[in-house]
Amino acid sequence: MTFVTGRNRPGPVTGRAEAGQGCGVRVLPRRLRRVSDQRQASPLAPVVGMVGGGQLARMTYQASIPLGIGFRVLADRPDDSAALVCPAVTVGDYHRLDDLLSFAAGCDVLTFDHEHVPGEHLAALAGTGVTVAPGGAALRYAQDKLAMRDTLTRLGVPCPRYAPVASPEDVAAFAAQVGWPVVLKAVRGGYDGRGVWVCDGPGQAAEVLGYGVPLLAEEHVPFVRELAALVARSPHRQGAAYPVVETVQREGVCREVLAPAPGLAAVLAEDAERLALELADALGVTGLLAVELFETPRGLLVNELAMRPHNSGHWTIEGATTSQFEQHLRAVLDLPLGAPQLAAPQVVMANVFGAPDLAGAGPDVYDRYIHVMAGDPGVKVHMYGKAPRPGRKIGHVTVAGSDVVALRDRATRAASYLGTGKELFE
Ligand code: AIR
Repeated sequence: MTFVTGRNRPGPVTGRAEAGQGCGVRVLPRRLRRVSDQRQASPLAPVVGMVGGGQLARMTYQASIPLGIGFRVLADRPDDSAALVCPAVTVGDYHRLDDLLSFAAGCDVLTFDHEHVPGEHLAALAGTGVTVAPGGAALRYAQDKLAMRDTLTRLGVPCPRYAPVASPEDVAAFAAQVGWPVVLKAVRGGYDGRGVWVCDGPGQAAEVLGYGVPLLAEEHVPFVRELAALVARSPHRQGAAYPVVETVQREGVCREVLAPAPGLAAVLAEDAERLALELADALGVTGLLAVELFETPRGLLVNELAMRPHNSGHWTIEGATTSQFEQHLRAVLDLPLGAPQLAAPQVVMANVFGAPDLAGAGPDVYDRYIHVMAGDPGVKVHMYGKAPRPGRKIGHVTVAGSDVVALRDRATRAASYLGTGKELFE
């Protein structure tokens, strides 16, 4: 696999990236064409269809515009984040093969803004000739945490100790080896802290077992901090690695991303990039692969995998030569990948979370723009058009510069104010 990395200094990069309404009857003015959901920039340009209409699809749609390609979304609801902005939206149910097949019929490539499309549907789509990227065989490792752990272990990739568990006895046996607390994870379907439970003892574990979902147990890793390595891989087997970032999490949910990870030893950064590129190749990923990592005194351990644009890469919109969203489109279309280099010495992204409206703050997040924008014109605001439910990711902000402490202060203040009407996270 050829690859380009974010640590390459301006000079050459390796691989192929080197080369460089109408109602009623009325006569329309001659040069105006009637528009419809089928419109597309050029009849020859490919159409990418994304299953899922969340913020990831919304930002991928934005990246499709300068590329002049077609972009369609299969959304659950007409008010999903991407459905609100993308002109070509189909409302349907990704659990239904019929809905997936009819959506795919209008697309050259099918890709995803979440990992929840059933594996048997992915296989059926591929069986009818639909190009699915990433393919079902790769996506399985982002969908099924047990399959992921087993395969990573077989590949010799360091992971937390783990075991499938189905009873209190299984959990007790595992805890006898690794000690409490034990982390229980839903084998399938979890994200953003959902489907992950840190259990201090057998009582909590029994409660989680009672939910009746397939579980695996993992040791509770005493990590120094969390990192993420984001790479892209194309069917041509070209790879590109973004600089390794630090992710700051609370209750299993990402709050901030620091790019690059401050003070990360060069050898660890190289290890993480290489690991992610090798994993993308070994798993046959097409598109983005985000590898969430624990930095521990005994080295790096892989926590989770995602095969789609990832929260740890939102900073790339302003902070890298090629955004992760553009990179994903390039990869799934088998175009040469873009340079992943940083556009500033340090970039910080902070998520905006929905909160119950507080006294003194308007009911509408838009009310808060004047304060944030007047207070810091350097803050880039991205809001997703989502209903601000407590704890829900409804936007993010990005700031670029050089002093990570100052950047974090600016980003978290802006994000907090947008979400809560106050300048500090509670
Ligand atoms: N998403 C997918 N996996 C993890 C995340 N955060 C994004 C996708 C999905 C959206 O979050 O864009 O469509 C769902 O967000 P919510 O707040 O409706 O659950």
